[in-house]
Amino acid sequence: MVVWEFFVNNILTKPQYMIGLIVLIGYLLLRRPWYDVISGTIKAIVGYMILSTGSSGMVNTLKPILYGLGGRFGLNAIIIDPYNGQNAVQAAADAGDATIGGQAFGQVMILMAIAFVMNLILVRLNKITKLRAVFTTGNVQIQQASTAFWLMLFALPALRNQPTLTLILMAVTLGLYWAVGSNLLVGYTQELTDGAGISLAHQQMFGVFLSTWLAGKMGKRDAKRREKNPDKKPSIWDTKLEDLELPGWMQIFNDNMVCTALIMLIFFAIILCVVGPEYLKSIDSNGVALQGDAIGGPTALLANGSSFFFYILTTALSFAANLAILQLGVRTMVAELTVSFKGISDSLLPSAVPGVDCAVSFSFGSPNAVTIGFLFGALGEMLAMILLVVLGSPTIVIAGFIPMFFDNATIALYANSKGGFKAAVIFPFISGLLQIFGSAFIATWTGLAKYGGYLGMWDWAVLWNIFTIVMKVLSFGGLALVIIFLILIPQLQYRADPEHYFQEVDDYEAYKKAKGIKGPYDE
Ligand code: ASC
Repeated sequence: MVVWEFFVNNILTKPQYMIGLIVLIGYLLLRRPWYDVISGTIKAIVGYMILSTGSSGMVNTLKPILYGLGGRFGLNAIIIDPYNGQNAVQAAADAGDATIGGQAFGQVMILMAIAFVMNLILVRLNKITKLRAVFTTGNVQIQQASTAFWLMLFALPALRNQPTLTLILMAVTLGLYWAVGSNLLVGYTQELTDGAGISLAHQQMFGVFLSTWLAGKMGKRDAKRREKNPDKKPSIWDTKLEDLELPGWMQIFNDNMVCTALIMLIFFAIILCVVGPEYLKSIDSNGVALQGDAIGGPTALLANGSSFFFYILTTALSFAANLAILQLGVRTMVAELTVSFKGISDSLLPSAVPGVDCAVSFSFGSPNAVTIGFLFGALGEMLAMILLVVLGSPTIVIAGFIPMFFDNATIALYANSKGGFKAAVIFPFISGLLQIFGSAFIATWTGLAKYGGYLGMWDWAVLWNIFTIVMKVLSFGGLALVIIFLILIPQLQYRADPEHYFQEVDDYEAYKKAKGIKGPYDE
């Protein structure tokens, strides 16, 4: 137990060390010289830390502004954000509301360990299970475990006195969700990254899959239309963002850093002007209201005497800076992961890939899709937030930065690769609506709203809502249905193309040839 606890606390839930460990084992299995093993492991860990620095830089700049929105308009709102969701479940447990036999669920670490081992076994048995991806993003697994705990206790109240049964059922359901979700995106991720040998393991796997699948349908329809009408120039909406030929001065948007900075400047200028400088003086960097002399003081978001214009400028430009940092981290890490994982997939886990943070995809495809996805996701969220207020919803939901950015940017990136510009606009917009409406519904219905937050990422505002409804209505029969549904997904994926299903990860170059696919970087 002590060893497991150490492993879970320090490695499994800290993705930088989890990835570092995978790279270390991979290189050892490849029998690389010791100095290559050390240098590869260091680069993977540091690469991941760089990625996290970029990602938390963005979160920290924008969190207070979004957190402030509710207060600015006098709304009693909950904020969707994965950390907030986790805290809300903790608060519910402290209040005696999310408990088993009167106790908070104290077995998250054991749960993580069981689910991780289960994921490894499911992948090891992939001749039967057809699962090809190992979930490595432990920071989000903890958030998801707390939320799943809350939803399952709500739907299956009989669990309230059954700690061991709860542990087993949660490990099975979550372990399957992790393995199946990550496996779902193996194909699209291979295509997007031209065979980097990774998949996504995060909080919007089903959302990305569904959006990309629908975007693929759009893309095919466009291609057919073009075949019939070969002389007509394709519309910019049908064009992939990376292929857009912008006229004259607009070519500056081809540079991702410039594009991000300019679009964010306009976006934040509007939001911050709506919020107003006085409000920024009245909150601190956590979005907490300041009192008395502290207003406009050194802890305020905007101190007295500081320029509002430069505050807006800094917010927008630091977004572009943090995105560039994040992408550097991804490149550093993925290069090592791709090479070293060969060692693991050659011997320990045949035909497997590691599932990683969704931010890793931001270094592939069109970087401008990331910005477009954020923008249109945010518009969808704002429209939905206004509608909640107008329609008198019992729970008002404000979008935190993590759902706003990481879900929608990822959806846009994948959708653009199949359906072009319009897919990168439409699917994040729909996702924004779903995140807000879905979270408002589930947080109100299950009673989590009174503890102030919900996880709110796509899968947890849509897919898990459906799971919760099915379980609530059909009780343990519903849970069985959820489990069967998850088990069937990889079987259906396999059935669609049994001959190439494993080749897609074993030998992507041969796969491309067999399927006649042209990779994004092929001439
Ligand atoms: C999440 C979460 C984070 C971010 C990060 C994105 O869901 O909890 O810290 O997204 O993983 O890179």
